[in-house]
Order: sequence, then C-alpha cells, then structure tokens
Amino acid sequence: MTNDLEVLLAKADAELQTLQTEEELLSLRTKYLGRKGQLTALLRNIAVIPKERRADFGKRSNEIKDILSDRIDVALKEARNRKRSNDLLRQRIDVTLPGRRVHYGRLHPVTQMRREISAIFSRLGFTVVEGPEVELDYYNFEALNIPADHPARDMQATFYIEDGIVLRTHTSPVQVRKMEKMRPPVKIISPGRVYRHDSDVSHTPMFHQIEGLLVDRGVTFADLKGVLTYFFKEVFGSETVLRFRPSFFPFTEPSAEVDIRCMLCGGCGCRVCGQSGWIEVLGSGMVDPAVFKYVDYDPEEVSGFAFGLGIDRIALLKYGISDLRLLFENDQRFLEQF
Ligand code: 2NL
Repeated sequence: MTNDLEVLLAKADAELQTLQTEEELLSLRTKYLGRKGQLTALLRNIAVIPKERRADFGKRSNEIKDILSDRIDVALKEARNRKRSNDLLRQRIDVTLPGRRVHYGRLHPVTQMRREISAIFSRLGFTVVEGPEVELDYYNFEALNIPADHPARDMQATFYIEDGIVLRTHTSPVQVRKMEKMRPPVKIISPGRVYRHDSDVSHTPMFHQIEGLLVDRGVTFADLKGVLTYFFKEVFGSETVLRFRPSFFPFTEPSAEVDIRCMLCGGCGCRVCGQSGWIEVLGSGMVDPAVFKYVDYDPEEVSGFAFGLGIDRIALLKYGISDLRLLFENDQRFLEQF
C-alpha cells in the first residue's frame, strides 16, 4: 500500500513536468489532491491496511501531499511569471504614437460678438440691462409708438403667446421699462434674443439684437453719429467708412440707417454687398417725442438717440460667414473655428 503512494507521487511528478499553464496546473492539483482526488481515494483504503503499518502509511501520505502541493505551487508561480513576461513582450507600448488630443471648449461666435460689442459700449459709459423675452404688447409695441392696427406690427411678423403677450420682436421694450424706472441721464444698451416669424438665408426666427439708448439734456444727432462711428471703427477697424441714410421707424424721428463700405470689395461691388458697395448694419434715430410721453419724460427738456443692430449679422460680416443659419446648427466642426 505504501508502494501505491510512491507510484502516485511518481505519476503526478511526471505529469507535472509536461504541464505549462496555470489552468493545467490547477486541474492537476484537483486531480491528485482535491476532495475527490487520487490521494484522497488512497487514504480511504486505510482500513484495509494492517494496523501496524497504518501510522507509516498516514505519515507518508501527508508527506506526499505536502511535497506535491509545494511542487505544484512552484510550477504555478513559474507559469504565472512566464505568462506575464509573454504578455509584456507582446503588448509593447509604441511611444512614438501621437498623444490624445485635448479638446478645448469655446464660446459661441454670437456670444463672442455680443461680449465684444458690449465691451465697446461699456468703455463709452453705457450700462448693460436685460429684460424678459416674453413681453407685454404694451412694452413691445404701444409704448414705442406702434399702436394696434399700425402697419409696423405686420412688418415685424410677431409670434403671439396670447392676447396682449408676445415674444419680443426687438429689445427696445427693455429700454422702455428702464426709462419708466429712472430719470435722465439714461445711457444703456440691451442685448438679447428676439423673435420674428421669418426664415431664409438671412433670417432666422430667433436672432440676437443689441439696442442702445442715450437720453439727456441737449443730446443731438451729432452725438449719435459720433458714438456709432467710434463703435464701427472699433469693430471693423479704423479704416471703416460709414454712410447715414434717411429711413423711418415709428419710435425715432428723424431716423437713419447706417451702412458701412463693403470690406470685401472696398466699395467696388461684390456678392456680399449685392453690387452696391455698401452693407446695411444698423437702424437708428432720435427718440420720437411720442415715446417720451409714455415714460413721462418731457421732450422739451430732454432728447435722446437710439439704435438697434443684429449681433448675428455683425458676426457674419466680421468672421466672413456666408449663411446665417450656420450659427444655429451647432455643428462642432463649424463652431471649433472661432
Ligand atoms: C433696426 C432698428 C432701432 C431703435 C431701434 C429705440 C428704442 C427706444 C426708443 C427709440 Cl426705447 N428707439 N430703438 C431705434 C431705431 C432703430 O432698430 O433695424 N434694428 C435691427
């Protein structure tokens, strides 16, 4: 019987020499030393062994168990090391590969433009004010001298929320609200989103506007010209040439639209300026006395100028973008360029 033990050890040893992997070694351990293993099976036969030899048999089987277990442990350690160095050899890191690109966030071109415009007027002493996008008909139209049934209401293609409440079509109502709350001098700009029922290459139903208002004693059209000339030279460069063209708005009298000489063709005529050599950039005028009446300012005491410009349109010109709608598609490849 003790001989059986030696045979088992020799057999297991021989097998061990042929095995390579961790899995093989683990199953060898189960095969010989496991609960249903061969050594365990031999030990079950202890009853048939003559009494005087049982102690020897038990001692030797424990030794064999320890020897075999140690040898398997050593082989396992070797197998694991072998696997690890093989893996390391195969998975060599290519240090010449380019690194992962870091993507930086950017401000939307319209946001950049709005901030730049606001900064210029801030330097001139204007304060930025904001107000609601859902606005009362009264502030959007009536207090701006556009009564019900006035044709100017159709010009602005208004989105109605309900009777008497609209999506503001310009940011002028913010300025009316401000005038209601304070006495001149008033020197404010109001940037924000505005809404008109309009959609094509050069119109989107939502766009961004900045309006400006200066009211004080003795404000003249010369002040309007001076401020706007300074502004456009800051945005488009000191060589910028402006043209003031008579126009009409219900809330200003007199009114003027401002064109700048086309920076692409220098005034010779091209596609951007529609062959005219000029690009319309802004509407403006002296505040109509009728508007002052609504906010209880005395037109005999104070006067003022006001203007409104589309931020998106200025951004198009400044950055040379051909289609207004690109600004609102939020295509990363487009936005990353700014
Ligand atoms: C345009 C024209 C303009 C104004 C806006 C204004 C505001 C008050 C009183 C009088 Cl509170 N006027 N704003 C004046 C003239 C023109 O905008 O074409 N905007 C894109």
